[in-house]
Amino acid sequence: MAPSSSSGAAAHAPDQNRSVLLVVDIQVDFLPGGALAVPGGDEIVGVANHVATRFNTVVLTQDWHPAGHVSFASSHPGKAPFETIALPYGEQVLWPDHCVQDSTGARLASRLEIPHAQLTLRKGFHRGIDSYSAFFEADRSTPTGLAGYLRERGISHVYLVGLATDFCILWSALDAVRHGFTTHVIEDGCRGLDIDGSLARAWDQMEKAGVHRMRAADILA
Ligand code: VGL
Ligand code: ZN
Repeated sequence: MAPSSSSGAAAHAPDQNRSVLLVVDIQVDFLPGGALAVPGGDEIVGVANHVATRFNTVVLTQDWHPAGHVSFASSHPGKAPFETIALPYGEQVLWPDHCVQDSTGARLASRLEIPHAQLTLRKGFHRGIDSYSAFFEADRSTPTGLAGYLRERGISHVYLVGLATDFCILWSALDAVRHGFTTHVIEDGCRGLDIDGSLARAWDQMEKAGVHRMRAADILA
């Protein structure tokens, strides 16, 4: 291959000193057979493992709810999963019970193999507040501390892979932009739940916010 033909890929090569790979919620409950399975969720585990080899700084997130969490339909008599309710902080989609603290379903996928990951950030542990984003809980004001952690380490560029594109990836990417990070979503390293068109809306919102959409090959090339 002529050297000049690789310039497109090189444009995305992460600057090792300033970049983090955020590996979002690749957990047993979000894989096929899990309590809140994301279609094709198992297809991205290998992509995440491979992409992670190109980053010195990797942070994993883990959805980590107490039993009886406000986002569980089972906590609201008469409500079914995927219905929505109004909560003090806004509209909440109700989910099947998932990623209950210390349960098998909350474990990181067994095929996830990123030994050099430096931090596992748990989120969604306040019973009355959901937390799709790795940066802020769903009240939009309770920080997880991740922005400070990254800033103190000189990180300015955030790359995302994981589950689900239209919930935790979406909210994390928008918050990364809001914090001033240059933000890339690796589209073939993500899969969505796609509830009533939520996946197309998510990409639309991310593109409008200035999130860069890229493919794993752009990094691996
Ligand atoms: C997620 C729904 C509920 C996610 C977490 O990881 O995208 N989605 N909890
Ligand atoms: Zn959750």
